[in-house]
Amino acid sequence: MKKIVFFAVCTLSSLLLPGAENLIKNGDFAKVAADGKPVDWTVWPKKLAPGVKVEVDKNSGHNDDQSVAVTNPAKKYYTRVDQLNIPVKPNTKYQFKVWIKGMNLEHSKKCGSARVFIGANGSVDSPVALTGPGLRRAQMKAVDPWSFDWTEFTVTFNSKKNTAIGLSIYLHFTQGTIWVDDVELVEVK
Ligand SMILES: [Ca+2]
Repeated sequence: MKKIVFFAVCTLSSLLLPGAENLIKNGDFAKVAADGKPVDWTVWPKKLAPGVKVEVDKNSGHNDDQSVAVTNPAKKYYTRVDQLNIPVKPNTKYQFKVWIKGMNLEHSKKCGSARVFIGANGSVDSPVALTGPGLRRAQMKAVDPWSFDWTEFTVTFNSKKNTAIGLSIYLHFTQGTIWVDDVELVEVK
């Protein structure tokens, strides 16, 4: 039995490259700017409509007390928190992970719900990979108003010709709040 356990641990750990670092800056949202926004992240749109919020919540985190919360007060809003121009090696396999919690999500007909978009050329113009609760609504048995506890979303992708990728975590034509924490992008074998 001991041998089997040992083998399983070795197999799992061999997927991660030794010393592989998390390429996401402030992925645990420990750093907060004076205006309450997370350091190293860009909020879109630049000027938020009244009631739309993107700010670090100091009372709710996945592995700690702090995450970023994105709130849309009505279904007509589309709000993002982005990290662009993340340098990657071309033709290399990466694993992306994020933890997301949702509260009272209500979706419009044209919604993408709560999602993560990983884009080519350091931007978010064309997709390299997608993940997030919006892609798992059926599997997660979502019924509006939809709430769910901290859930891990992960996707593995090849960077292809890209030397940088862009990351957008967003609430798309959906009302409610998501909390996002422990964002991680690491090279894998
Ligand atoms: Ca955190």
